[in-house]
Order: sequence, then C-alpha cells, then structure tokens
Amino acid sequence: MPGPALTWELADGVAIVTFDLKDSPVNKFSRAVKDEFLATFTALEQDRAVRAIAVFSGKPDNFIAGADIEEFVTIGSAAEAERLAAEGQEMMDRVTRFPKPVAVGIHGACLGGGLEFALACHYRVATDHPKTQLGLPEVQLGILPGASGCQRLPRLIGARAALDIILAGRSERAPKAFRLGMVDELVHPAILQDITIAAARRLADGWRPRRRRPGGVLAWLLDRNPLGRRLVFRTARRQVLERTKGHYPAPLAALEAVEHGLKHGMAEGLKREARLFGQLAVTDVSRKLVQIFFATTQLKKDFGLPNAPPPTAVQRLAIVGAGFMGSGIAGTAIVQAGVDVRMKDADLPRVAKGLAAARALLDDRLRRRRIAKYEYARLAALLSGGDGYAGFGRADLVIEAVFEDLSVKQQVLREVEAAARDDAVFASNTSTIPIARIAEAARRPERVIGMHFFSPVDRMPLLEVIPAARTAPGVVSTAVGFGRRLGKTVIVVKDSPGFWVNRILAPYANEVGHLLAEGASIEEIDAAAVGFGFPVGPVTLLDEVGLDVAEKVSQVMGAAFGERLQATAGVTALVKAGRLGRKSGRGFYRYGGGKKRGVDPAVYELLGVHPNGGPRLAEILQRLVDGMLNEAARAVGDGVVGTPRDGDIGAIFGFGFPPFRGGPLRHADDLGAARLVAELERLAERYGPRFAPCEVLQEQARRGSKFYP
Ligand code: 3H9
Repeated sequence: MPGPALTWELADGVAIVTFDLKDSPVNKFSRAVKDEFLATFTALEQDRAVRAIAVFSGKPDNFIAGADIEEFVTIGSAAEAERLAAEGQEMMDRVTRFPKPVAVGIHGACLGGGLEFALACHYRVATDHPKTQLGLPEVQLGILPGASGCQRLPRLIGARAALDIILAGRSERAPKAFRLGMVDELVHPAILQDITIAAARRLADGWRPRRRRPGGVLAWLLDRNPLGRRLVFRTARRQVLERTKGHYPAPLAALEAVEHGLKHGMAEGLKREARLFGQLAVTDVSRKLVQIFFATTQLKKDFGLPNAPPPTAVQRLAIVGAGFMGSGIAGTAIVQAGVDVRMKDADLPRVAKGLAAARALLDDRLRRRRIAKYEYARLAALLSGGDGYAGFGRADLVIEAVFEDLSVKQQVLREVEAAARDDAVFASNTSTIPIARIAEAARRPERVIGMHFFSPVDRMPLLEVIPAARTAPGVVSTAVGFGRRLGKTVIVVKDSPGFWVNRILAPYANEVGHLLAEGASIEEIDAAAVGFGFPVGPVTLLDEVGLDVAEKVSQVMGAAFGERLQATAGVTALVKAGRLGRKSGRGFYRYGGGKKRGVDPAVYELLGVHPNGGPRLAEILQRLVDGMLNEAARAVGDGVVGTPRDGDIGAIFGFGFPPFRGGPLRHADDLGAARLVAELERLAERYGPRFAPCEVLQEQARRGSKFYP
C-alpha cells in the first residue's frame, strides 16, 4: 500500500513493512503518519495472505526519532495535547492487540515514540551497531513518554531500570538495552532483516518467546512487592529533586505516571500519563527545552559562515602541550573521532604523563564496556608522543594547548610552522588571548584559528571556534567540522577578548569580590545562583576553573574593557596564598577525597572581609544575573556571536546557564528590556557604573524590541 511513509511487501506469509518518511532525514510520528499506520494495519489484518508482520526503517542509520516535535509544539492547550497522547496510546494498543504477530527490526536511533512503538510490538530485534540507541528522551524536552512508554517500559524491565531511563531521559546503546531486557535479540546489521522476519514467522507458528526479567532477587524484592516499590519511588523522587531542584516538572510527572500505573493498572496509568503529558506540553519549561533542541540541531549544520566551503577531514592531529587540556583533547580525539594523535611537550616525563592521562579516557570506556578489547587496542595504538616535532609533518591539524602567554604561544606557532605542512591548520586553545595577536607571528596567518575547549575536555559539551580577521574560510569549516566529530556543540565567535563565554562570565565572577566585601557569605552567594538554576554558584565555579586561571582571565578582561570588567583583588590574594581551587585541595572551599568539604573560614581573613549579613539573597541574585545579561547584550551588540541562538547555546553548554530559562538572551527577553534597564539603572546608582545598562538594552527598551522577534 504505497503512501507517504509506509510501504509493504509480502514474503512467504510475512508482510515486510518499511517506514521511510519522505522528505525527512528521520522517521517521526505525526498525526498523518499515525493515521497511515492505522490504515496499513487494517489492510494487513484483512489480508489473509499475511500471517505475521516485520517492521523496519527505510532510513540508513535511524529507526524512529519519536513523535514529531514540530507538531506538538504548535499545540495550544493542555486538553489538545492530552488528546494527542491518548491517540498515540490507542495506536500502540492497536499494535499490541493486533491478531497477527508483529516483530520489529531496529537499527539506528529508536527514541521516544519510536521506542514506545517498539515496546508495543511482540518481538524486538536490534543491531549491535553503535548508532543503535534506545531511549525515552522526553523529559529532556520537558514532557514525558506519553504514548504508553511510562506503562510499558516498567512492565518489561522493572520499575527501577525503567525509572533510570525515563527520569533522566537517557538512551542506552543496544548491548545495554539487550542486557536490560528492552530487546529480545541482538544481531549484526547484516542479518537484521533475516532474523526479524524469521522471528515473525516463528511467532506466527505459535512460538512464544520466554522472557526472564533481569535483576534476580533484588529486583523481586524491590520491583514486585508494594513495600519494595514504595522504597524505589521514594528514592527516585528524592534523587529527582536533588538533581532538578524543583525547576523541571517533567521527571516528577513521569514518576507519577509510572507509579500510578503500577498501583492502579494499565488503563488508569495510561489516563494519568496522557493527562500529565497534556499539562507538560504547554509549559514554558517545555517550550524552552524544545527551542534548545532545535537550536542545537541547527548548529549541527552551521559552519558559522554564509557560504562555508566543505571542511577538510582531519585524519591526523598533533598537539603541543601534554598538560591537562592537551591530554584531554588527545583522549577525546581518539575516543570520539578515532584519529591518529601525536603529542609534544618539553620533556619526556611530561609527555608520558599526558599520554597516560589521554589513555585513561580509553581505559574508562573499556571499563564501562563502551568499547571491546580489540577496539581498545586499536585506538590506544593511535596515540604517540615525543619531546620534538617528529610526526608533525603528517598532521592536518595542530592544536596548541600550552601556557596562556602570548610570547610562548607565538614561539610555539613559529616552531609548528617550521615542522608542519603548509596546508596544516594551526589552532590555539586559548581562553582569552586574541587570535589575531597570536597570528602576528605567523608566516601563514590564514591557517591560524582559535579552538577554545572547556575543561574537562571530555565532559564539557561546548567548543568556541574563533577565526581571526585573516583566517581562511576553509580553515573555519575544518575547525568546526572537527569539533563536531569530537561530539562538541560548536559556536563560531568573534576574535575579541574572552570571546563569548569568558566575556559574559566576567561580571558574574567579579561580582563575587564586591559581594564578599559587603558582608555576604560564600555560601549565600553560591546558594543564590543555584536557586536560580545554575549547576554551581560563582564561587564554586571559580574553584573549579582554578583560581590561577581565573586570575589570568580577569587580568585580560580588565585590561581590555577597563573598570567595568575589573576584578577585585580577592582572587589574587588567594592565589598568592597557594590556593588554586579544587585542583590544589584549597580555594574558597576545602577539598578532600575528591569532594567539596565546605567553606574554609580562613579565606575571609585572607580577603580581609567578614560575613555579617550583607545584601539580601534576592539582591545578590539580581546583581549576579543582571550583570551577566547586560554584558551578554553588549557582546551581542559587538557582534561576538552571530545570532542570539549561538549566544544562548554557548551559555547553556559552556557553563550551565539554566536550560529551562532558555539562555541569557531568552531570559532577557522574558524579563523585557524595559524592566531590565530599570533594574540595571537602580543597581548602577547603588553599586557603581559597572551596572549601567548597555546601549543594546536601552535601544530595545525604547523600541519595545527583543533578541528573538
Ligand atoms: C515523543 O516521542 C513524545 C511521545 O512520547 C509521546 C507523543 C504523544 N521531531 O539531529 P539531526 C529533525 S517526543 C521533529 O541533525 P542526527 C531535526 O530537527 C520525541 N524533528 O540528526 C533535523 O531537522 P532539520 C522524542 C526531528 O542523525 C533532522 O531531523 N525524541 C525529530 O544527528 C535531523 O536531525 C527525541 O527527542 C523529532 N522527533 O540525530 C529525539 N528528531 O534537518 C530527537 C529529529 O530540518 N532527535 N528531527 O534540521 C534526536 O535525538 C536526533 O535527531 C536523532 C538523529 C538521534 C534522532
């Protein structure tokens, strides 16, 4: 039955159904697709030659990406969204109750409604390919699995395992999904079709697969008796609240849907699930999270230039500087991109240390069973190093991650140019120094660019790519393309001091010194920011970044922007006293055994301040946040980011600006420029001209305009 999405053919009693949504890179469920599924299933039911069904995706590396997100964001009311979920549930129910067996062969992403569909089928086969991921990411969009996922997954794999996936919006790779019992068989992609069709046929012949619920006695104790279950839900609720601090309603609602269903039965569970889905789908939090999804998706295709030439595929990477950043980049490059990496540092002990640190990332993947032993051996062999530039002549890209000092970086650039090919790209991993200044030492300035990674490199999702005025467009594409291969979300930013992230963090971090001087306590400052939704407060952030690094950044920012971004002397005093933050075990806080151990009271003495009540929490928060929004708006006016989208994504992925607020520029829009300007004027009057509202905000206030039209 040809249609826009589904086709089928009969092979020896089995209808092979292919889902291939036209003009879309992924398969997704919209109302139209759902109707087509229902019509197809009716035809298959009526066709007496069809004994069983096997469903596949026609997309090369995607199974089904879930419900069509674009469709549900247009929904205007909770009631309408509830209806959408109920219709989705009915479709899944139709599949489960279908009188002929339905097997599904999964290759590629099987997410959200896609997994809900697979769960409704009678048998699931998945490929063991790394692209095959099964999960329910709905809470990351501020909603919950609303097409029966909250009911089906816990019934299949137990409440605990299901909650782990649903509440975090997690996806599992196929081998883990198989171990958990989400799929019945794991096969090589080459035999997916055959095995799935054979299973469908066996089912039609009366075979019933035997499923053991994984987990043994513990699962029985916790999942299958009311007392144990109560404990599971209580623990999960506490963990969700600890993680979300109450800012995200979706995980708690999902928990409620699962719990209600297990207590009162499937039918009641489905009703509750649909109602909660409806309520969540129209929340502001969900809208914001969906905007972030689309922004990151757009960024995957954006090379930061209007007519960007295609990137050169980097096969060999060379890195100068085997320290924390250099080894982090090396390890990430091997793990994520599988490229050949050559590291160089001044002496062999340092190189050895860097190589060991890079390899630790591989060890971790082996330990977590993300790679097999032979893959480990293959990847480990890609890593090498030395105290000279041997091997640099083969590199397509050279990244320097040496000491943050202009003359040192220029010296490295000269040495690299002598050793590397003429067409190699030279990227500086600087956090503050303008790329144009570094490139002044270059013979080939058009091959020089900035790639600002964040620490720790393997975990931080953002990369700032910074072309200087003379950087060739192809070099920009290559840096952006390589960043993406490392799994990073990449924004292209203007070559100006602090780029984007450090520029807007500067007033936020500097305000700590002012607040402490006025008698605020370290705990209060951090608590205000965490209450707003930042993952950590600014004082903890300083400790994490390293106070020596923070000092260096603030000096550069102060020199570039004058009094407005001038730091107080506090951090310098701590650095002088040997307190470098977490890495040295002492900063504003004390650290031990890998944990933060509380504020060190000696710090107040070192800074010559006394916590004595100080400003109110609301005032602290306004100073921290408004200062940042003001600088963000000013930087947009200076063209530091190409679009507000890049600025918001940079802040969210760079330092955890609360995603549910959509980023600093969306948040500024939500407050409204007029209100923000009034708040800033009041702060400026009280605390000084650093708060004076920037021209961009004043202009917006005058015109009633916004960053996002
Ligand atoms: C849900 O299922 C709710 C149900 O429980 C209940 C309902 C009642 N919708 O990322 P890519 C687009 S909620 C609309 O570059 P990749 C994407 O925008 C859903 N569009 O590819 C892009 O468009 P364009 C839960 C979608 O190979 C294009 O496809 N599911 C959707 O790097 C290519 O995307 C999720 O949250 C969608 N569901 O990664 C999964 N998915 O080309 C969201 C993709 O116009 N999706 N698009 O810019 C993903 O995680 C990734 O896209 C995926 C592919 C891993 C699938």
